[in-house]
Amino acid sequence: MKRYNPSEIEPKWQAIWEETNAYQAEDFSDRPKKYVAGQFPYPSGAGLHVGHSRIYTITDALARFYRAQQCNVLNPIGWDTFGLPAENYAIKTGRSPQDVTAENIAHFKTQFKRLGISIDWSREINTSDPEYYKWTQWIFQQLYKKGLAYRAENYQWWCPIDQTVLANEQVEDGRCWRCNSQVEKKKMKQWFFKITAYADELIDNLSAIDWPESVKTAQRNWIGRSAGAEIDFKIDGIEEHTTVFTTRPDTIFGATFLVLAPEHPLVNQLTNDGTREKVDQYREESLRKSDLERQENRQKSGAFTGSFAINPATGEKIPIWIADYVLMGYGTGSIMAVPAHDERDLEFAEKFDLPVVKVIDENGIMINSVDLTGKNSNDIREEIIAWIERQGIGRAKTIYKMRDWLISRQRYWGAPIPIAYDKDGREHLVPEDQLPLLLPTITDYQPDDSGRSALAKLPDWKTTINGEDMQLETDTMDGFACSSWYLLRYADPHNSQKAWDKDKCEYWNPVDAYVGADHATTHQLYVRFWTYVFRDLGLLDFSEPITKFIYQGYILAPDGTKMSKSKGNVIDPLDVVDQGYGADTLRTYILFMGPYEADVAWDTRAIGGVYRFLNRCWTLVDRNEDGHFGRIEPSAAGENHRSAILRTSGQDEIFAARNVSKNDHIRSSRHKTIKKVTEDLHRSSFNTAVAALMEYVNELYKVPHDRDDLIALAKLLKPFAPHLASEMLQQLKADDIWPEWDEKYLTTDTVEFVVQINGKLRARITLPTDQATDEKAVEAAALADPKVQVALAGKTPDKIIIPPRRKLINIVIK
Ligand code: ANZ
Repeated sequence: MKRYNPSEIEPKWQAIWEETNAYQAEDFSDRPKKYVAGQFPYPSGAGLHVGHSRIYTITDALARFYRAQQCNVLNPIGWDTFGLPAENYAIKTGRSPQDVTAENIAHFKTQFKRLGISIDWSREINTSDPEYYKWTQWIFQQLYKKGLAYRAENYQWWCPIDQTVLANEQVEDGRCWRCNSQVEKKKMKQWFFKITAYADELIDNLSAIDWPESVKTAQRNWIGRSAGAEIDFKIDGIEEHTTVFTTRPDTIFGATFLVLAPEHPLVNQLTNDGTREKVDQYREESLRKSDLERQENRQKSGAFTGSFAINPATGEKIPIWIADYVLMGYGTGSIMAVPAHDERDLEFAEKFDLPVVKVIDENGIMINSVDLTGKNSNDIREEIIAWIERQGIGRAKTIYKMRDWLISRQRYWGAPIPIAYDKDGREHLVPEDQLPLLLPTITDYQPDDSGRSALAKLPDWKTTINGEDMQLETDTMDGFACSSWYLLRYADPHNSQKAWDKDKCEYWNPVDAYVGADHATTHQLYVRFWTYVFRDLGLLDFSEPITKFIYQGYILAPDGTKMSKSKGNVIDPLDVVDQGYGADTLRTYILFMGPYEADVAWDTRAIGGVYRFLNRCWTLVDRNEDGHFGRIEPSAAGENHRSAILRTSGQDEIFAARNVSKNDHIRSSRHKTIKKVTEDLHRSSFNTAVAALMEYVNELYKVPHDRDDLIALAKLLKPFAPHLASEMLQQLKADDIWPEWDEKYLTTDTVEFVVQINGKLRARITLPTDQATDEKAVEAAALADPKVQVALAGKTPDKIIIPPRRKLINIVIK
C-alpha cells in the first residue's frame, strides 16, 4: 500500500512528457485537428497567479480531452513581452527589459511545466524576439501599402504619468487603464491603423461565431453603428450651411434649434460682436473637459452664437447654439435639437427657455408635421430621407463610434515602427531587406523632454534608404499590434522567410477554442480586424480567426474581493502545489470550483476536499495492485457480510463490499459517467464533470468492480489530474484513449433488495428496475443468490414474503 504522493508522481510524469516531447503537434495529419489556446501571458515579475492559471487549466483540460479522442491537438504558448511594466521597471532599476523579460519567462515556464500544462514547447514564441517582431514590422508595411496605416495629427489621450499616448480603448472613465491617473488631451502626430474600414464586417460577422453574448455585445457597442441621415441646414443671411447627423430624421418638424460642438469650425463665423465674448469663454471652458464629462453632465450649459438656421421642413428660423454635450469627434459635430423627443435636448431647452414642439404622439403617430401628420413615424424615416435627397439637402448616412486604432507609443520597449523620414520630413517605409529594424540596446530608458521615446536620444537612430540618410521613427508599436497575429504564427513559428506558410496557417486556423479573461474591445477586436486584412491580402482564406471563445471568470480572494498585487492577496499556484496538494489537486479544484465563466472566491477547505477525492482515486487502483478487483478481505467475525478496512494517508476509510458478484449496477454507473463527462467536456462544463467523477468514485467504494471500471475512471480523470491519471493507467496497464459508452448499459437502472431469512439479514441482491416489480423474478433471484443458498443449506423455504413497495424479501424456513 503506497501513499498518494503528488510530489513523487508529478515530477516523474513531467520528466517523461518533457523527454518524449509528448505534446508536439503535427503539421498536417489525417486525424482531425484541434487548435486550443489560452490568451498568452504578459510575463510579469510576479509570476503566474491562480487567476491566470485558470486560463491554462481550462485550455489544458480541453487539449487533453481532444488528444485522448485521437485528435491532432495544438496547444501552444508564447510571451507577450513588450510593454510598459518592463520599461518602467528598467527606468527604476536600470536593468534592461531584455534581461528582466528573459528571467520572467524562465519563471513562467517553470510554472507551466509544474502545473502539467501540455504545451507544444517547440512552438514557443516571444513578441520581443527580433525573429518575431520582424514580421510584425512586415505586417505594418503591408498595412501601410494598402493605406491602412497612416499618420495624422490629432488630439490624443495623453497619460502624464506613463508619458505616452493611449488608445481610446485604453482610457477607462477618463483614466489610464494602466496607472489609473487622469488622462489629458494633447495635439500630436500619431500612427493609426484603419480599423474603421472594416466596421461593418466586424459587426456583421459576430452572428456567425460561438462567443459569449456579453463579449459580442461589448464589441457591437464599441463599434457603435448608427444608421440615420445627414441633413444640411441653411444659415440665415449668409451663403453657408451646417450639416447635422441624426438617427431620427422623422423628428425634423420638431427641430427647434441647432447645437454645434464648441470646437466646430463654423463657430467663429456664426458669432458676432454681441456674442463673441461669451462664446469664446465657453469654448475655452469646454476644451478642458473630457468627452466623458461632457456627455455625463446633466447640468446643461452652452452659449448662443447670434446666428439662425432655416429648418428645411418647416421653413422656420431656428437659433444656433454651441454646447459641450455635442462632441466634435462624432457625426458632424452638429445636431438638430428636438427637445420634445430627446432628453438631452429637452434639458437644454428647459435651461435656456427654447421652444419644445411635439411631433410624434404616444402611439408613434406623426403630429404637427404638415402633410405627414397622421402617418406612422416608423414609416416616415425612409420617406423623409428620400425627400431630403430629392431636395439635394441631405443623404442617408451610417456612422460609427469606433475610431481608428492609434498604435504609436512614445516608449522604447516596443516593436520599432519601420518608417524613416527624409530631410523634408516625408515618410518612407524601411525596405523589407532591412527588417527586422532592431530595437537597439540602451541604458537610459527615460523618454526625452518632449515626450518622445528614448530612441529620440540616440544620435545613430538613422538609416539609409536609396542612398539618402534618414531619421528613423522614434515611436514604437502598441503591444496589441504584436498580439494581433500571434495565433497565426503558432502554426509556423520558426519561418524565417515568411510570416507564415499559408498551408500550415490554414491547416491549424481558425482557433477552435480560445480561452481568456478580457480584452473584448481591444485585443479580440484587433485580431479580427487583422485577419480580414490578411484575407484581403491573400495571405489566408478565412475571415474569423477564433471560432469559439471561452470567457473565464475571475478567481477572487477568499474574502470575495479581487486578487491584486497591491493588496497582497494574490495566490501563487506553485505555493499550493508545494503545500503538498500537488498540481493535480490545484487543477481539479480550479475546474471544480464553479462554472468556468463565474467569478469564484478561493476556498482552501474545498481544496482539501478535492485532495481527498484524488486520494480516493489513487487508493482504488493502489489496493488492486495484485490484480484482484473488488476483492473481499475475510473479516474477523467470519460472517457472510464482510468488510475490508483501508488505510489511506492517515485516514481510515471503510470500504464495505456488499456483494461478491460483479453486478450490473457499477457497469451502468461507468457508462453513465463516461457519457456525462464526455458531454460535459464538449460543452466546457468542467465542474459538473468533476462532480460526476466524484459520484462514480463513491460508487466504486460501495460495490465490487473490475479493472475496466478503474481504467474508465483514470481515463476520464486525465484532463483534470493528468499526473495521477497517468500513474493509475500505468498501474492498470492501460492506454489513455478516451473511453466510449454503450447506450444499452445506460438504461439498466437497478434496485437493491435486502434478503432476510427468518428475520436475519443474509444477503443483498440487485435487480434491473424493470424486473423489480415482477414478484416471480425477485423470488427467483433471491433463491439463486449464493449466500442465500448457503444459509438455506438445501432446505426448501416454507414461505416467501415480498411486502409491496419495500425493497425486502422475507424467507421463512422451519
Ligand atoms: C435628432 C434627434 C431626435 C436625435 C431624437 C435623437 C433623438 P446615436 O444613436 O448615439 O448615434 N448626435 C448626433 N451627433 C452628435 C454629437 N456629435 N454629439 C452629441 N450628440 C449627437 O445618437 C445619434 C443622435 O445623437 C442623433 O440623432 C443626434 O440627435 C445626436 F428624438 O437627432 B438626434
